[in-house]
Amino acid sequence: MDNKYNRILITAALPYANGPVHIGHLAGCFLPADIYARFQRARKRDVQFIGGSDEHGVPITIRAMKEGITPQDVVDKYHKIIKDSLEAMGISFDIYSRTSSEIHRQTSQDFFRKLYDDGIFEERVSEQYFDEEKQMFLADRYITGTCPVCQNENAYGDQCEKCGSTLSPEQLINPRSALSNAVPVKKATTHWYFPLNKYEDFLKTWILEGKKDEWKPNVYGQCKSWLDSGLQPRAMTRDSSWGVPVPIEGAEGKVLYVWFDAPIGYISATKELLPQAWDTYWKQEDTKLVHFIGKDNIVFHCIIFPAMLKAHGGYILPDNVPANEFLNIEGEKVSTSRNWAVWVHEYLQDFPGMQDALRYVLCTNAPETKDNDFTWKDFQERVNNELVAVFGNFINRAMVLMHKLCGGRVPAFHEEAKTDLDLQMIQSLQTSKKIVTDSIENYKFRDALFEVIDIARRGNKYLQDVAPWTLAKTPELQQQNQQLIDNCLHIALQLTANLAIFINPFLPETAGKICHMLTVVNKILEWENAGRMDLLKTNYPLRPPELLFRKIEDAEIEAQREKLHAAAVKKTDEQAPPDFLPVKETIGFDDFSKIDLRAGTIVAAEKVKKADKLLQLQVDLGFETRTIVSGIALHYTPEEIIGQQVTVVTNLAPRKMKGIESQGMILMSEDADGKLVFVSPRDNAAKNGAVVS
Ligand code: B3M
Ligand code: ZN
Repeated sequence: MDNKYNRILITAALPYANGPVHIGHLAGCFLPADIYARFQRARKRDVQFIGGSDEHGVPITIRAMKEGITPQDVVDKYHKIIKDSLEAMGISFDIYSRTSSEIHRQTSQDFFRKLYDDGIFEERVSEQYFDEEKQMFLADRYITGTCPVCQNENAYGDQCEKCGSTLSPEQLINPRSALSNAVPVKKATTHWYFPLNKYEDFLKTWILEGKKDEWKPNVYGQCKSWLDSGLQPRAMTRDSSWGVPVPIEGAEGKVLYVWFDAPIGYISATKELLPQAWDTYWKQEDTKLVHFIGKDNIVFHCIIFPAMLKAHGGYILPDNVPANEFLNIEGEKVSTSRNWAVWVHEYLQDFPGMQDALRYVLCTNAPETKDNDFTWKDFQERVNNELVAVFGNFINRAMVLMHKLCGGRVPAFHEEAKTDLDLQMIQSLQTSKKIVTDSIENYKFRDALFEVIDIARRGNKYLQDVAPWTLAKTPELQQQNQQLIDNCLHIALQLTANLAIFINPFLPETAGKICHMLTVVNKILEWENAGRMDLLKTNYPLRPPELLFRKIEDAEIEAQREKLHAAAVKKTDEQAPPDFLPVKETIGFDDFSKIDLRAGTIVAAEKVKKADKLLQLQVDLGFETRTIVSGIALHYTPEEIIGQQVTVVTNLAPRKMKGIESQGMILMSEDADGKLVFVSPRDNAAKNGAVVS
């Protein structure tokens, strides 16, 4: 930690209490935040790790409507599930609070009130949809109607879930209120806007000049593009009955915008945790504030919330916002509406006591710099080949050999018998300590964990090289070699104690188990002890080894895959695409005549390397032969189509695909089974080069 800081305030994004948490949430923010918090505590830093549920906003009210219960029922239910899941996963919050609490209402209202009193907000009147039957304004999501793109009758005012189009309520055909089915009307409403535009200069200096080399490129890049395109005032209030009431007169029926109150939730939770000292953490410049979030939350944590804090005055700003990208599941984006997710509470049920295995896989595969994929096969391989076969195996061997060859006690280290191998092993631990420390400080948790596993890998090699079992092949040999054997196992056991320290931020439960085997107290896990070779006293009796991890069987991951697909299938059926796409917008004859269509014959075809879908074609157009790259390789072999006449778009701008310039496009259609078929002149009878019109 830089010298300028004396304490660290760590936050992890507040998940919406409208559903359980999935492993994407863990990989995105909870796990990295927890690793960082545990590491900093081990370094004896003054740390507070803050979390909680985000219990306001439209997702909660929608869920309440769907389930026919109140929003409070929804958040009560999911807050508990989320809190229990995170606790079971070992996420070591100092507090896990919730934004429906009284202290949060007070804190966020005070915050709003201060900005209001200081004249920061702009008051604006705008027209919004209103449900006269329910006497309330409708958020876009509460308006349903027919999608203008695919004719789905149940599209939302912000999106059609069938065809995926982004919509605005005005585009819906036959708009209806989702609450009453009444036809909504436009009505004027007043809201308070935060003038983000006025904070552009401040943000540019702070981020573009100050954070360029400190923040992760994905985070910095997103901020830069927001700032480059210019900031607009943003409404900080909404017409709704669920949320924190706007604390000013004339604002009845209005609540704070969820993204106004949610980040203030970090402050309320700190207040709840430390009623006396909370402001030391939020207001003293020597506090390092770090927000762990997923990439969809970057603008709120890097632009909007800092601008709010700045406008309020008196608060510190985040030192860093190490946002992660997304974790996909088995090659597809996580979708809660499609139920394409691995839910944490279900994992815990299916793999009891195996939270460290999941923590391990999610950290080694964390989407730190780009979107990553979680697959059950990869989960199995990492657990079996790395945790079991490398890390667990080393510790088990050290313990078993010590019991066998050294009488169940820590053998002495005999300086006079020290070898180069011993020395190398001891020294490499120092290098590892530096790598792990620097990596975690720089939010590179994957690199750090890789290095920890590498210590065990080198430990295995060391045991293999010294081979104490060979040195003890016969009782006479063992007697002769006892000093070498002692030294080897002394080092292996000190390494084991070190591994407990190194693995502790990542796999805390495993660290505890190692301490138990070594009969040492958890205090040994302090980071300053890492690298020491005197952690275990000579002659100290140790417990029998216990296995740290177990293998994952094929049947288990098969079952998980089936479960994932079975749960998702139903939704896919409901959202199957329509049989026919709607006809596109009408165009004039002039537009059509710009397209130059000709008859041509495929005279040569071959597969494009490293692209399973593409064929490279030579098409004879009569006046010339062109190279065209076409995505038909899954439907036709090259041999099948030589001699086939096709319709060619000849004036399409050339395009490079896999390094080959495609000089046109051939027209294809689909048969009833979805196989591509050629759109070609009948009987291959046209003259190549003739216009198709
Ligand atoms: N609840 C969005 C999300 O869960 C939002 C985060 C709030 S952090 C202050 O992704
Ligand atoms: Zn649609």
